Amino acid sequence: ANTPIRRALISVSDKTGLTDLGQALAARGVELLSTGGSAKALRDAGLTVTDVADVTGFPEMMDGRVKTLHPNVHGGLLALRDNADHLAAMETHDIAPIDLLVVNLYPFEETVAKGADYDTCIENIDIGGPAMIRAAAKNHAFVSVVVDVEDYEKLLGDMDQHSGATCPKFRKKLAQTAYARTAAYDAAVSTWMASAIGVETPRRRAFAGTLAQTLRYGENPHQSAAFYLDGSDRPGVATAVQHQGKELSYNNINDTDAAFELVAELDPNYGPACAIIKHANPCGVALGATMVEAYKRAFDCDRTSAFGGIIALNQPLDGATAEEISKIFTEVVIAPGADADAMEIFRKKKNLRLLTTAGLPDVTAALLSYRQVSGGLLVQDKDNGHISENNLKLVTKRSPTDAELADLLFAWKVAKHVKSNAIVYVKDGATVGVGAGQMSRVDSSRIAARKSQDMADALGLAAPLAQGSVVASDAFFPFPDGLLAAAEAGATAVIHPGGSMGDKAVIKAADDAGLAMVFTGMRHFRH
Ligand code: 93A
Repeated sequence: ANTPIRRALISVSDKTGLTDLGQALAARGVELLSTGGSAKALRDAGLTVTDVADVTGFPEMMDGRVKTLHPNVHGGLLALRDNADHLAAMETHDIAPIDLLVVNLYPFEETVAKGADYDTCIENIDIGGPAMIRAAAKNHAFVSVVVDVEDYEKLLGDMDQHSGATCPKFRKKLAQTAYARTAAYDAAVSTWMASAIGVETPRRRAFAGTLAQTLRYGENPHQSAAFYLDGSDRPGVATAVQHQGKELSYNNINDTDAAFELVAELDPNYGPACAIIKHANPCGVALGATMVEAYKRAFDCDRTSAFGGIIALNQPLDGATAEEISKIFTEVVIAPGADADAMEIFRKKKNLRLLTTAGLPDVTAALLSYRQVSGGLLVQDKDNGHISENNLKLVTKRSPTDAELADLLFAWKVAKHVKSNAIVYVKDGATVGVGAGQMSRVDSSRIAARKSQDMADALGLAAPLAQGSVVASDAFFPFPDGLLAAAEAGATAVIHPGGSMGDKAVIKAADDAGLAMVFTGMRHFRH
């Protein structure tokens, strides 16, 4: 099966590297067959090309919908070269073998990403390309199939090592890549269709990804892991540019995502904001008049936990902030840009990874989130719920002051990004105590208060940081106990969804304690 490649069919939408490849193949004595645009580009480069129309005996027709769908093409790709019947069929029907297929598909994903209308997206569904790719990949015993521009060099290298042929192992790898490509392509089509036609729960769903990085290990060193991209251009850890430092680990990627998604909730038009994340939970989030102030205030929420943390900013990193961050060990900093001063300062911190993005992710975008369970995947809308002042329902005798109200809304945004049960104390636009991931809401409340006391002790302050704070709870307080724990810690105003059987008792307890309390009517569980 290792005979030199004699005939290649090239049909590519992305013409990158096309003429170089054509020239390299021609130089190796390969006859080139090609479709309209690809053939023209090859000819313009001075190459001799056979039109597929001459192979099929049909012109490309119906706006190109039918150009390669023909037995002369598919027979040439699928025929088993060691099967007498197949060879006889080729002879009878005058079908010539095709040994190499180079195809990249109509840019469907890019067309959708550009926001094209329905009909344009439909027109960009490639039919002939995937049909040929699947045929060639099936016949990898004899045929090489290349679907990625990145593989052109590898193909030529392999041919040169095998006197113009490719080795079976390489062809198998190419075939595997080819099937992953057509699977991803159809996954993109079906995912787009589900949303375009408004089917929320399609009976079948397809997923796909492209390998970005083989990770050194997973959550723990005995777990292998890899990072796959889904092709979205959402600003974030997957699309960021890394300027320095070693490769991100599995946990780094997870935490960096959590950090950036959180800080993106804080509109940069209202000023700088910083979030510090540990184990996917925030240990400090703050606003500031300057970025360095936002960072310092976030750091002061829980200096102990912030060590070795992941920092996300909602505005570009500047020199003053970089200088301040450099004082302790930090794993990753992610921001929508970094100025030259900041880059210079970080260069001395060899182990610090600096990631910059083109902007902040749109936190209101309609996206899906997935979680694997044994035997399946749980799929849901990403939690893009957000509330504004108008959505709040005042339930206590006392209304929050303007300052309390601003802090309540800030605390609510942070609580959305804290693992349940989540309790978040906030004062003057900075978290002063975070309780995360407890099985009981009262425990989260107590832990948040304890942390605020610990930090006050560390800073040598008389009162706990939570004195005069507001508190957010990601789900309702079912009983007064959690609320009273918060009041005891020094909270003066409360935000939570409400809607519990115990609302009446909780509201009475709030009134008795002189608290202002608002209901959001929306829950932010996060597990
Ligand atoms: O419309 S198609 O699905 N019908 C076909 O028969 C067909 N054959 C190849 N599109 C088809 N192709 C695609 O055309 C290839 O997958 C490639 O993306 C593109 C190359 O066209 P051109 O060489 O004219 O630029």
